[in-house]
Amino acid sequence: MSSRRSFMQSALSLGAGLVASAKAFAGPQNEHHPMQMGEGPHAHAQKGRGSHATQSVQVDTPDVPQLPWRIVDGAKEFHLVAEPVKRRLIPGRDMVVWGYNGSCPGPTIQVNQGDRVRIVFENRLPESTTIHWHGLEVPVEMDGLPYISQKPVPPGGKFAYEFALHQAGTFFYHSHGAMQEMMGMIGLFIIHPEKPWTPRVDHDFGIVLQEWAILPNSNVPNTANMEFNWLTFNGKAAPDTTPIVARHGSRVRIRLVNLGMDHHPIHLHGNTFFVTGTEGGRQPEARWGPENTVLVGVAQARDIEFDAKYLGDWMLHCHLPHHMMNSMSDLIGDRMITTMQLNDKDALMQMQTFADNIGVEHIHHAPIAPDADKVPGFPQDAFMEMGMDKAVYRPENYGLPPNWSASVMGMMALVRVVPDDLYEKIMTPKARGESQPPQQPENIHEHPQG
Ligand SMILES: [Cu+2]
Repeated sequence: MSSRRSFMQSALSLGAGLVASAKAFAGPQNEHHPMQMGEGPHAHAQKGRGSHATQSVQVDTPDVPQLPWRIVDGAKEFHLVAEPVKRRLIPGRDMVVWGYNGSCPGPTIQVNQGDRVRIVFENRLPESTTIHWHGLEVPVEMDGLPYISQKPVPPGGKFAYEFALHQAGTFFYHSHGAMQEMMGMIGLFIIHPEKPWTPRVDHDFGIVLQEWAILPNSNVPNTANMEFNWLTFNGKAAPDTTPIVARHGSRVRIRLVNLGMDHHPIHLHGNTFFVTGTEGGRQPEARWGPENTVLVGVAQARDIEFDAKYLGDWMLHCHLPHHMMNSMSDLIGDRMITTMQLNDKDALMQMQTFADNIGVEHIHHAPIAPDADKVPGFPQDAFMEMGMDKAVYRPENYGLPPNWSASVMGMMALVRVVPDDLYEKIMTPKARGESQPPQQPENIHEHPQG
């Protein structure tokens, strides 16, 4: 029995509270124990606030892995490989993009202020590339600018970046080729401060905002396009984005990073937050003001914080209307759910065919008026919904109402503020790596609106 399993079992026998809290960012890693969830007691904060007094909480980047490291010659050494990556936007819709270590966005680098880091970079792309460390004050020869600070790293080539970190905050790494950026070559680079910021947070999340133009009959983004039909949080379009789950009464930080062609006004329902950090690091408290929408401009980072006072499933989303849809553009042939069918029967058939094709459950759309097609402009949102609760199931979705997935598309994720018992019901199977619902729901082919 592995030590991880023994730990999980002893943790479970102690009660779920130990398992379910956010982890402190602390533990050094070594060759035998690369970073993973639930590595040991040191990796788990006790329930409640202020229990990890000397350590920052580890940043969770939903749908994106953490990049492991080990100490080599006095530096934290990471291995980063640029390569093509297949990514599921939603069930039935994959794209082939470029990323790092099998992920797009690339895996999250998470370190401490004062660390010395070495990133051994390998290029498995068919063309040359480099890595730029966005916002980091590093020696110019580490800046990742082709020809100016270094020679381009050729296909099959390697380059070791090494520097000391004196800053703290939300940074990112990316290729410095414009088209490569639009192919997805970005990842988060989080630097925890020497002393945790106050007020302390219980949960800390990171999200990369990206947009893609995927033309009909292609699964490779058109990087020259100026119109985008897929909008993603951490390489996923809703409803395939993983909800952010926070305990009722906790304090939450969400770090948002944008590297694309559009600026994104990110709005949070039902809660008021403060922008506590930018791409330049922590901002003085005198600059914080109450907000519920933050514009995350291209090349910017914004950290938002709020007290999770209100129970509920709250939407976090870009508020540009076309960024709240999937496959939305005038690339009509590629639209998954067209609005060509103007009556209920034909539209339902069309949606059933679509659902069958991609293998998702089909839940009927919201009702329309009997004479809807006589109204100019109809349809708008009618027929656009495609519930796929089962196909996007993960523990973080547990307990959401039936057909919840029909109302989320594009650059969206739920922020779930949940009571302790529901938090345990979500985090315990998550820690075990379970991907199926705890019990089979009833056969789902229902009419949610009656
Ligand atoms: Cu947007």
